[in-house]
Amino acid sequence: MGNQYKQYIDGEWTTGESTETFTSENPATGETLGTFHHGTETDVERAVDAAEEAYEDWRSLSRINRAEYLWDVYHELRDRHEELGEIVSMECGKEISEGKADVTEAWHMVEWAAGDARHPQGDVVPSEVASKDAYMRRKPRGVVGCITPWNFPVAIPFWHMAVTLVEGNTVVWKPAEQTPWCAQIVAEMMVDAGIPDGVFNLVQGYGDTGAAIVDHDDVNTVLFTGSAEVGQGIASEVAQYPGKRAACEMGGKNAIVITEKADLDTAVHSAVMSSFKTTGQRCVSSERLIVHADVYDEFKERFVSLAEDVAVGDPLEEDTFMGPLIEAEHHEKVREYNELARSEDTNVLVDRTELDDREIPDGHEDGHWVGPFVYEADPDADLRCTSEEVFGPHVALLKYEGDIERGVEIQNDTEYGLAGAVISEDYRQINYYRDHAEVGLAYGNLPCIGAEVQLPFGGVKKSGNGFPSAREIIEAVTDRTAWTLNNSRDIEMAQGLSADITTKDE
Ligand code: UN1
Repeated sequence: MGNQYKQYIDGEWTTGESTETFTSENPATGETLGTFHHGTETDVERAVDAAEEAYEDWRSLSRINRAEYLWDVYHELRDRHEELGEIVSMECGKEISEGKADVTEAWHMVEWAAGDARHPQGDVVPSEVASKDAYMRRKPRGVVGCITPWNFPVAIPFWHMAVTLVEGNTVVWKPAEQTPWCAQIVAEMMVDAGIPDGVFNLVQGYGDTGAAIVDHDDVNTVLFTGSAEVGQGIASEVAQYPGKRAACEMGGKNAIVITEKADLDTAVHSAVMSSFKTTGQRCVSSERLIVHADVYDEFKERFVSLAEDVAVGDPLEEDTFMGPLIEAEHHEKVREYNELARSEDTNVLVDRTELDDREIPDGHEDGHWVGPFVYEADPDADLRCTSEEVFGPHVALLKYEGDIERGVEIQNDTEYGLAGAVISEDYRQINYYRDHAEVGLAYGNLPCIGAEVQLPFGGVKKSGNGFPSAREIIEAVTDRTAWTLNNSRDIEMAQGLSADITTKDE
């Protein structure tokens, strides 16, 4: 049945105002992992008040002192790696090495943020006037609302929170309702690290809890990672308030371009990893494979054969390649998109929508199981299945003829622009792709998944307006300020502007 857990507001574990609870379920078994309190508007109010109250003292610490708390969190993440990796795997269904990698990615981000605290922050800028010192300095923005997804339930919260805290902001965090147990452990780590009361607050719940954070007058910065639909709603809500800012990182309809010069081992390996790892539930997963006609048949044969064979199963087993989908509602959505692809006149090559009973591990009959779905489609046809993000192991093969320009034209024929890859042995083709693919994250001769924390992370077009990673997130959670200091007793203006004050008598 799992334990009953509280929220963490203003330095105390509390049920909050609500008597309403929700449960977290293991997507591989249906087992209940824990019961959580559904945060209300009043709970959010209390958390924001506490964060507001704690802000002055927190921002008054040195950046290096603030980072010291984060170093303690770093050690917590390392010490509890195995335990938390397993909880990630149990709660969101990712294969165990992915569960552990999620925790590793989290400590990488903490390491980056806390390490950066001893590096220069801001710029020394020249002044036209010799007696003036000019600087670009950064100031924290205050209370930052963090709304994070279930698919990286430990890593992404730290993308949001590590730099945010080191920069002197305080945090109200609403994790995904599918992974509240992972959030509970992260909160325990923050508490064990001694982060002062009110600096970090955890409210659990659904979209209404997140909306209360976004709408709160004292939250002037919102960081969001999740679906395009929710992110667009947040961005337009925030745009109504002058001075409020939202950095939203959203989905994709990511593609891999496989040219006639591709090494096919690299192409097949990259495509299988990108389309099926994490059961296609990464915002960077590929759902379109754009393959040159000269290599199409061979690629298709090899890709289809692996798509038929990849191991779906118990995420806690190391030889599993794909775990289950996250929940019943999402399972239904993936089934519908597979059905839609059939009805849109495509040519279905692999359909493992309903798995053979023998593939489902014993005791896992209630899991949300699905295997790869692969189809061929015409790149010029206007289809929903090749345009809309499915967030599952649902992938189209799109054949192209001609040069790399044509491959990239198909790649760019989408509203989204998150991640993409090119597979080619020809550096000219790779460079053309690098310069013309409309994506924020681009890979050459690699899968289109697998970003590292020290790189920017985020997309263009409908995929987002924010880069919730390392250096780039500093832009979202601080304000740049220009600071000019006069070292003389005389006032001398820039641009040759006279500083003389003339009076009536003169
Ligand atoms: C996501 O897909 O939602 O690049 C985030 C990657 C990971 C992060 C993905 N490091 O695949």
